[in-house]
Amino acid sequence: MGHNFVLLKKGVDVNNYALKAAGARNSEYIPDGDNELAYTKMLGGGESDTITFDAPEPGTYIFICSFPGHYQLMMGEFIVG
Ligand SMILES: [Cu+2]
Repeated sequence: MGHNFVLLKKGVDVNNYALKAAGARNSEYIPDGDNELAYTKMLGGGESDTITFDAPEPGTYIFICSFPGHYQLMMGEFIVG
């Protein structure tokens, strides 16, 4: 069991993305395509990761955990003002 932080590009359908992510076991549940602004590796309890990325244009972006079945509860909004 693991968790990650995946920040989706604007316009990416989160349900469709999560479905594809669930099948991307060999790539830590990051599916093919260029749908993410940034993401961490899969992390277990007590682990950490650090990422840096340039803020996208102002707006509201969706972030999820892409581990299968998690995104419905592990989802939030990343707001760039
Ligand atoms: Cu998770």
